[in-house]
Amino acid sequence: MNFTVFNRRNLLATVAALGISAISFASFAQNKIALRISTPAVPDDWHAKMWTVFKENLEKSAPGEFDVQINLNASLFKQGAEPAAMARGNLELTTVSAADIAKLVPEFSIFTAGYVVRDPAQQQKIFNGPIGAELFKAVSDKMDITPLATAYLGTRQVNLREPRNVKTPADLKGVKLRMPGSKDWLFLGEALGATATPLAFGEVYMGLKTGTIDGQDNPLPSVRAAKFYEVTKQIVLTNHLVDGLFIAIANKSFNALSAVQKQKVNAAAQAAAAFNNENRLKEEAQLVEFFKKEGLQVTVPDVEAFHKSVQAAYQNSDYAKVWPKGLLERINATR
Ligand code: KDO
Repeated sequence: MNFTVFNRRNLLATVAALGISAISFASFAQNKIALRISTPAVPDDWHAKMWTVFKENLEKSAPGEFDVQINLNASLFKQGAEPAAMARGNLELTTVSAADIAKLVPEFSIFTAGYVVRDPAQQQKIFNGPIGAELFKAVSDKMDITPLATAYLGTRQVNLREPRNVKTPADLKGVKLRMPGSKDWLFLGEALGATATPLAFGEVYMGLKTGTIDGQDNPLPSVRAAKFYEVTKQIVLTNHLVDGLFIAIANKSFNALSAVQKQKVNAAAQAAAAFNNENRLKEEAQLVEFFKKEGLQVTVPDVEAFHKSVQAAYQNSDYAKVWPKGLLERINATR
């Protein structure tokens, strides 16, 4: 049986039975503003679930106006390819990382550096205050996307396939540490003392299982949601990056909205980020116990040694040269 014909016939019959003409049904569907979302997040992670909060919030505040399409697991666009897809008009919304922003807004690389942001509360203050306003303007000008809200991804930790005595960066020498595939991420991996190896998020589980990589770094909630704990034996609490993702919309799509619609989309993004932040913080505080129960070793290194070494790596690199004068001091002074 030809299912396409069957389903179409069924749909038209339903439409007719409801007394709606096929033409008005089609135009009704078309009149909705499509908001296509693409993210590499796995369904069980908070920054995937937050998109459902976004969708439901908009359905309540603007019933029938938007067609929110959530695509998880990088099923629509590859990890990191989202900003380019947005610029081409093929995608409306995503969560963009500091590393992806830094490709076009070099000063943003300050947020890809280890041990710069102190904690999640400071992260929110930075991005919801004057520093965020200035940098988001540069993002809008150079990338043609508007960051709407800051989602806390969690604090990144080193997660190893085989147990190892890790106290300082020297103890990670030779460890093939998977990092997401762009130069800023790789720099961070090398700064931690490891041999940074690029790989897309969706390939990490297999990489750990088969041993093509020795470890990876991610916040604890993602280690749980992506089940990396099934194929690793140790978590080293390096706390090296208080990581964030920015819920962003393509300027072309945002500018096409009415002032009221803009406000509703913005409010939905805020609600989504708040849902993510609250749940992630709560879970992050409980996960060490969970991983221990799963049989992993959770160890505490000499964080000060990592801090010093990572900071020196950035200060002696070209990164520090593109950070606007005084930005680091302003970040440090944000409390
Ligand atoms: C990752 O690939 O390690 C990373 O944590 C990088 C983030 O910027 C973000 O892309 C995230 O993956 C995905 O959303 C999957 O959780």
